[in-house]
Amino acid sequence: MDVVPWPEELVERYRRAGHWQGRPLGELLRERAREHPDAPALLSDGLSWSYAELDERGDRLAAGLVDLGVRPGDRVVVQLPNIPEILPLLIALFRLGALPVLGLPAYRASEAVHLCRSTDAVAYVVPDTDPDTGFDYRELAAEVRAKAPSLRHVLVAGEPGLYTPLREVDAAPRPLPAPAAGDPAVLLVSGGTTGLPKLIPRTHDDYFYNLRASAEVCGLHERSVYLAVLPIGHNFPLACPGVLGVLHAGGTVALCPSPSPETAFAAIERFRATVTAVVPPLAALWSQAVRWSAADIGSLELVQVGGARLSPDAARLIGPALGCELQQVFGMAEGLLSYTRRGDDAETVATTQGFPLSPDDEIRVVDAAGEDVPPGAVGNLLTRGPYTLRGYYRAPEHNLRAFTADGYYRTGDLVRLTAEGRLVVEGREKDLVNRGGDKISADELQNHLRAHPAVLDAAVVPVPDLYLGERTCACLLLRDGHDEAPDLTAFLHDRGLATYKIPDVVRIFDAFPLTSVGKVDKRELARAVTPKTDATASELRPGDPGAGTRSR
Ligand code: OOB
Repeated sequence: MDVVPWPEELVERYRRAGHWQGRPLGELLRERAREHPDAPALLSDGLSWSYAELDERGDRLAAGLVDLGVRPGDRVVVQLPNIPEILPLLIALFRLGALPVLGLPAYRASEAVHLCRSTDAVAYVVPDTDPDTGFDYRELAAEVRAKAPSLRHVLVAGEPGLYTPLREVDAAPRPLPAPAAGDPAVLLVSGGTTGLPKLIPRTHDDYFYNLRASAEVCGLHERSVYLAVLPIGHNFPLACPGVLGVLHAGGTVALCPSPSPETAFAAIERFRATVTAVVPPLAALWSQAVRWSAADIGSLELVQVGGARLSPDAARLIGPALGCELQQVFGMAEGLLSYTRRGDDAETVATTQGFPLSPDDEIRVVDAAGEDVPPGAVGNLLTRGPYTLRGYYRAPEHNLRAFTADGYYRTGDLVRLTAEGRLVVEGREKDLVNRGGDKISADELQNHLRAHPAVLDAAVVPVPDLYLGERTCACLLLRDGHDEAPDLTAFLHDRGLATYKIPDVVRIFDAFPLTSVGKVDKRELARAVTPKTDATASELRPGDPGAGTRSR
């Protein structure tokens, strides 16, 4: 089975509660476009589209895609940066019932081929080049196409090279059968812990609820201007409440081409942005940079920070520095969202990740045996609810481990609940590195590292980093005859791995520390590679007494 449904009694409950309204996502703009056709829907450098215009572009593109042969239920891998074209494309795919598979601009052949192959995608949509680095996505597409036989089309936003220009996928709007609201609308990529990332089916009903309830919690309205800084392919800027949430509220999406403080502050000033979402390192950078900026960012009312741990000290600086309210967001592409609420006192916002979004989010905090921990104690977070997946896409084996028998998703996060029921994230059990919000699966990276001829075995662990929170450390055992760290950057690059996954630190070991059952002891390894304040990591070896400054 591709997609695991919710049990019937929960379907009934979510409908009765009004969470699921039976509306497909393609209806998002319809009403506003009809009643306020001239209201601004999208702003970007030198460009402004009204609701009527965005609505029509969605319809024309949907008709054009149907003419190309894209059918309801087909998968289309979308790997676009924050450019205007991404919005009509998503709307068109929602309307015709084809599923966008959302990749990040940083992905390279390894990730993009996996997305196309694991979904049997019929089309792959890319920009022409990255204006900052010159990276040519059409060359990437050539490689992907050669390795993904299901692809029938490569569509390019911009100069198409050998491929089809996205702007020519265009036809007179015509009525299309609406997809069922219980069908998947989009496939999101999991930050996941397995060798290759799993895909998360989000249905029209569940994702509509996700963005609608999020827009409400954030107080979005028709005059809200949401600045998209993080890549829109990520759940946070897409629907929490993100660009889709602000369109639902009748507000305006503004696109920011780069998260750098200069560019972002200029965009806030120019578009009079009222709300945006960033990861903790960006929030910290902006809080510093604002002191030297002449830009007027006074329109900003709310900055959402999420994706990785935000320290209370860093949190306390953000609101005063940027002159707006801070909201902490703990979320996951799999579903569950937890938000501090507008008007919460500053200490609550600095020290908790707030309440789950929905009254029907079910939360359990359990020990290793799966038993509920005493109130207030730290444990593994399990959750199910009206917008949390019941199973990964085409992954029956993995689903047996990732979910309890009664359908709770095992998040892999360690949390506690305050007396009021707020969530506080204390760490995680899952085997990944959270590099300032970018998730790197240890398993995936280890598999690449083990393919290097000099590498006998590899174990990937996080090392603390002042700016990113964590960086990636590759611990290696070398084969006989090799005694120096190999050049992994070129090697991993050649394997088509996204640059952010390339290890920041490499350490060579004679042996890995093992647990009592003979597995690599990652906790011990992480401790061993964590520099003491008066020593460098390279001087440490596993087993050094007090080698770590933190334990997880
Ligand atoms: C967001 O989604 P993903 O799927 O990239 O990553 C989810 C994981 C969580 O399981 C948790 O381990 C970590 O990222 N995380 C946080 C956090 N927010 C996410 N850890 C500590 N504090 C936080 N505030 O990252 C995501 C999706 C939607 C909204 C916001 C973030």
